[in-house]
Amino acid sequence: NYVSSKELTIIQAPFCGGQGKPGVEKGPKYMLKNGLQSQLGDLGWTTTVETPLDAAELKLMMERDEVTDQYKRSKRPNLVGDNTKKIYHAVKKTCSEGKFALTLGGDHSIAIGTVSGALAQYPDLGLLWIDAHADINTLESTNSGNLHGCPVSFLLGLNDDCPESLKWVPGDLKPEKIAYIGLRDVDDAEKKIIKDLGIKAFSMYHVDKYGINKVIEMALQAVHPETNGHGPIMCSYDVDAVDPLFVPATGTPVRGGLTLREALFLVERLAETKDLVALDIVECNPDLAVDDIHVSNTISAGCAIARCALGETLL
Ligand code: HAR
Ligand code: MN
Ligand code: MN
Ligand code: MN
Repeated sequence: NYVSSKELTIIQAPFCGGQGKPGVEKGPKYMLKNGLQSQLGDLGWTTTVETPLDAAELKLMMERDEVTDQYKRSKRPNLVGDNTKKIYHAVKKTCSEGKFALTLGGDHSIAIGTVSGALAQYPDLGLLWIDAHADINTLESTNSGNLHGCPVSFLLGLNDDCPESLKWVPGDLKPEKIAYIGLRDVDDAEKKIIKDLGIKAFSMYHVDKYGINKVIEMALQAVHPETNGHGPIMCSYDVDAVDPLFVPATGTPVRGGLTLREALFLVERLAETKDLVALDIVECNPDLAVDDIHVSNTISAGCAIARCALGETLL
């Protein structure tokens, strides 16, 4: 039990600069409006909400210069570097106080900050990256230039040559401390990186082959092999891991994903371990919904992921 106090900080990370579709910055507001804070209160958590990013400032910066904020193939590296650094400090502080860090995105580039922050407190941290995508492109390999497709490469320190604003990233996560679950849309360059570094990756093929329970057991074993799967765990949960039937309002939906039950079981199982210290919920984009049902399905799935990770059970 790394988090013994049942105290939790919700860190709002309304950031959209890691990709090109506006609306993903609305994720935190929508999840909170859905009642997330009181739902977590009902589960026994004392919660405080922190907002390390300035929304107005962010809007200005977004409007600024897509043209000048570029580095190699990447778009807005300075914006991403400055904002993830703020998120890093918020998560690091929360973890250092022995509290659970729940970060609401925003796009997945924010995980550069969240994972680095948790890792600063828990050097032995195991990272479960739940996603349709591997998000491990480097500044060299990215085709889209969108930095939400690159956070893992920064966490691993694969971008030695990067702009000043991203140099704060410690990049000291060891490849053997990550496991992916849910992959089904991985670029060729990413496949090579995963293979070369020997990163444990459970795609949807493995979920179908072994079942989600076995996959989680294998993932926990993989990141904490010496202690029989136990040790501090962070879960960075991209809601596009879930099938778009259940989570339609997200920037890069890929069919053939986790069922809603698989998606929730995964975090229910993590809650059961008592080893979870931090969780990100990212890539909810209400503006991409075609109707209100799409919005409520997506937001309620995001909130359910948080509740299940924090101890909600069916019985
Ligand atoms: N691999 C692609 C890229 O790098 C798409 C990945 C981004 N989509 C996400 N991330 N939602 O999980 O651009
Ligand atoms: Mn992602
Ligand atoms: Mn994704
Ligand atoms: Mn399935």
